[in-house]
Amino acid sequence: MSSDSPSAPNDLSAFWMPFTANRQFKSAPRMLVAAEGMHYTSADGRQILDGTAGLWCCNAGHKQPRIVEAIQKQAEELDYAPAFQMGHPKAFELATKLRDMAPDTIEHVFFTNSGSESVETALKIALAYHRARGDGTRTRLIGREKGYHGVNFGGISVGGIVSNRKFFGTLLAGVDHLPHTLLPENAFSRGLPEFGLDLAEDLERIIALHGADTIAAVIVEPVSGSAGVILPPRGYLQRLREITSQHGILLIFDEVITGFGRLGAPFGADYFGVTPDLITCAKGLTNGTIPMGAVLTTAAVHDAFMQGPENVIELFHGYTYSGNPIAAATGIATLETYREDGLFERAAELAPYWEEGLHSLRGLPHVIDIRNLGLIGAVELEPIPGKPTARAFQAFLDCFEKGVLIRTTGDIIAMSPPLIIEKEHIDQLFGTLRDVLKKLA
Ligand code: PXG
Ligand code: PLP
Repeated sequence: MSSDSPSAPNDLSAFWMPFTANRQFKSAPRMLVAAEGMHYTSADGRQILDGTAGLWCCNAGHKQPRIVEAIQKQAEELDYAPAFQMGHPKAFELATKLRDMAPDTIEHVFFTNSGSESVETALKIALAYHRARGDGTRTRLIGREKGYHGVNFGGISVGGIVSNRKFFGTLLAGVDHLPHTLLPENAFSRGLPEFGLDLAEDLERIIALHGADTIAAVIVEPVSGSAGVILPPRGYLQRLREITSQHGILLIFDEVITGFGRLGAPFGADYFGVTPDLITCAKGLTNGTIPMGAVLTTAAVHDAFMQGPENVIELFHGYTYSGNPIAAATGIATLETYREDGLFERAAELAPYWEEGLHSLRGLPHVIDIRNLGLIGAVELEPIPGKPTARAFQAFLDCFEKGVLIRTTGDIIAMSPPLIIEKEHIDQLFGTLRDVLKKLA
């Protein structure tokens, strides 16, 4: 069955929706049919303030004219070109722009189509890097509890969210996990929490258990997004860098959310002043508009591969759409928009106002924690006994009804607006949430 009107499909059954309670959704659908700037338009014609930048990805806001134009022009000029043993100019141009935006130590860019693929690619590069250097016993990967690294097998193996793992068999062998850093004593911290630096020392315990010469890489999100905004204690990421460097272990920052200005700096690595060996990114790379991800590496990682005969493929890895022309053109226009409109600086300037507004929700019914950094905010609610997730989901529904889009994971409300947000929007977002929380059962 099909329908002439895309805003009112009459058959929702064929599309098996991702990370969605399909039957619940289809019995009361929430459809978005258009978007511009800070707002979505719902199927019933209402303006919905985007408090989440889509899914943490539309950092430059919606229907950005430069991005729209770049997509249109590129579709006319070169729609697709083979990615293996062939090139096209825009992929090289975007890689250079991305290198220039990334921390100084980053020199090379491998293109993927999503954050999940960026993670698989980074893990494979880490394993092959050690092997290329004659260090092939380094096969173990270390992730972290509550970590989210996408949904493919490598990512869910190093990831630490139980429902994303337990249904899917035995996962990758040889993976261990650091403890997460969500501590009750840090509740209502503003910005980075004070307690928990010692949790980084668990890496020393894991190294002592397995032997450093069996460990290839540690992967962490500088700030965990999906699990409900979990911040690193002060000094924690620096300590992970010290320990990994001491033991010849690669450090991967998964910056799918923290990349492209979310913290008020180009990358989390810049914000924290910690330089990983690899960075994974996606989402904001193309403003969420065309799927694309990337893995950024240091010269040392890349150069370890550039050793054998020149006619031999150095890395047996790649995707049909790695560096796709339309995605690359979109990425170029997106990075130019960030730079020319000063959006990362804007995020940094707005962060204190954001923090103030968010923490003004303290004391409202059921609120047990509030966390923030850059333009990320989370409000954690006490779950309804026996009905986890129900309370936060009701808040989400009520906010949507009142014209504001928030996101929930468990009983945590997460917010991450486009970086073009104005103070009036911040007031509207938290004002609406305040009204909703006051009345929530
Ligand atoms: N790593 C991190 C740190 C992420 O946040 C991925 C990898 C996977 O990216 P793709 O493009 O394969 O989805 C992500 C994605 C949420 C939410 O509700 C978060 C993500 C995706 C969708 C929803 O918090 N993060
Ligand atoms: N499966 C089959 C049968 C393929 O031929 C290919 C690519 O050629 C893939 C999977 C991988 O697809 P992609 O390169 O889009 O990740």
